Amino acid sequence: KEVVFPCYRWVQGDGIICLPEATAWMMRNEVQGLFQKHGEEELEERRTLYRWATWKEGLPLSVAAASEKDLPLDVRFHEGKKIDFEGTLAAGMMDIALKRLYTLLSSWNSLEDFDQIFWGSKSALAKRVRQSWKEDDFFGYQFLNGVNPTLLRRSTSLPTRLVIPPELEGLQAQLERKLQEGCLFEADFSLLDGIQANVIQGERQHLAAPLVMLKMEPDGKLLPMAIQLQPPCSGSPDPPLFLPSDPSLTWLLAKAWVRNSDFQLHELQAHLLKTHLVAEVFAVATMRCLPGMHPIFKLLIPHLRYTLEINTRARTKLISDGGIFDQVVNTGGGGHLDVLRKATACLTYRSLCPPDDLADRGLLGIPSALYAHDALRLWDIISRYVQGTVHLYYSEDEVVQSDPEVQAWCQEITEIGLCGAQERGFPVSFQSRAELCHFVTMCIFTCTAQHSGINQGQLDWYAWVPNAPCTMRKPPPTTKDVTLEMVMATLPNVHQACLQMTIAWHLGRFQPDMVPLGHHKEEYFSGPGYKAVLKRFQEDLNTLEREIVARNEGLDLPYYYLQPSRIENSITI
Ligand code: OYP
Repeated sequence: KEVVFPCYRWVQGDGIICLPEATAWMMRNEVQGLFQKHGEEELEERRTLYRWATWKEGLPLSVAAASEKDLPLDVRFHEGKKIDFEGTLAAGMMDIALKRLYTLLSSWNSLEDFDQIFWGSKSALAKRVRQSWKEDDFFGYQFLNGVNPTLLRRSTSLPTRLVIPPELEGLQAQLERKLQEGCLFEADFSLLDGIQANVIQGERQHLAAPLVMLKMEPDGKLLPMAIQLQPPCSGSPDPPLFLPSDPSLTWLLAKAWVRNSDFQLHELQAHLLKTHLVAEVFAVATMRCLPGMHPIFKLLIPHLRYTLEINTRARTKLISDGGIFDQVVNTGGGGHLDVLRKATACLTYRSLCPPDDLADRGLLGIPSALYAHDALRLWDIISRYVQGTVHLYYSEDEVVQSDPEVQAWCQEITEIGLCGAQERGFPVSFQSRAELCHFVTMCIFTCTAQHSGINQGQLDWYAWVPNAPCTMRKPPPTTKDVTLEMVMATLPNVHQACLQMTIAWHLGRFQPDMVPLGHHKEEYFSGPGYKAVLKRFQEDLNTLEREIVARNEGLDLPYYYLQPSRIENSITI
């Protein structure tokens, strides 16, 4: 196909795409500098359409838009998506009203009472969670393959915050033995320490910052050994250690506190920051720095669809003043922004790349770590696709070094969008094709596989509210005397629980207009080279799909969040 020029408008949707062929980009210094001039003009315009804004100090920058209505039409939701998004939320609000009416006259004083609102749309796995949520192996399993598989680490020493009282020397010996054997794991929620809890309708909510120690059994099961709900604090008595041998309600409440803390770090750090907000930085930098004919623009653009609008909506309705976090989450009311700030300050490049992240967390080579396994396979598949494409346009490292556009793009992401993230390993330039490929692989992995892995589980793991309470209405227990009244007074009330179910459903459900990874209809590249690379990508994804389906058939609990047919091509929800 011949070079398309000067039709340079990028028209999104329904497969109508008019971009100059990327080969034009390769010869842009020739043809009397015409292509170059065209690219510069395009960027000049785009930089006025897509501007950076600081929504809150200490967070990655976002696109300048007070509401989704301010966004350029090119990146807005299409009508069908908008109707579905707003319609499902409205239907969810109706459900909440009905549930509240339904529970108005009945009692709310036992855990089974959560059944009264456990109706409406829910998944098979959600029902399984309702059955099994109290079991220790089910609790442990979630750190490996649940909605938040990003926190667990293999211990390399006993954590310093873990204070073991003298009467528990047996536990100390057990922990040390597991450490020696390499089977000791930890989930540390210290990031939540010092965060101010929300006040909801005049009632103070409460937060903890737990540490969980776990052991891995030979069959791959992860079992909790001890829970410390707060770090030690000088001047106060040492925090108690809760144990599986404690009275069952005491142990259950300790685990519920961990699940509430996991909810916070999952939604704010793993989900919002490390997928939505970094993807927005990639999107804005891509629009500002790469002309439509640039091969990296063409490679990335399908993975940035709808992200600016969903994030803008999150800033106006979800994490805004009076938004859903303020209404029903114990980090709401400003604490959630502090969690985001702290998480931004320790965001590393390595933590966004599974081969590095899983190695750093000691999670390689564990057969029961299904997220880890599937994430690595996807990383390899995406990496091969990126390399195949990049090598079509960059014949050697020198071509990367002398591409001012891609270098400016890199710098804009790290220094501007991520507010100086070079201190945390993000590149400010690319010296080689390999460095460029690694970075672009990270971008695509984050916008597709990682978001799906982190997002879809909400449907299954957050519908049964006691398994992941969105707020806690009483302080964490400081003794082992725990009653059912205390547990019920701590867990979310009916309204909070209903809203959690609705939002979890809204975000985690199958999206009607979803485009699976690697299956966008738009053809941004023409020419046989790219077509072959794309075909190979789709074949690799199909192979992985079959492997995962076959594996899941033999499992008691299937893990399907990274099944390629379920992975969305971009962050759209
Ligand atoms: C955006 O109109 C999103 O009320 C969800 O955000 C919900 C709204 C807006 C509200 C829309 C409205 C999607 C993207 C994101 C993200 C990551 C954090 C998700 C946190 C979900 C928390 C669930 C809270 C349950 C109580």
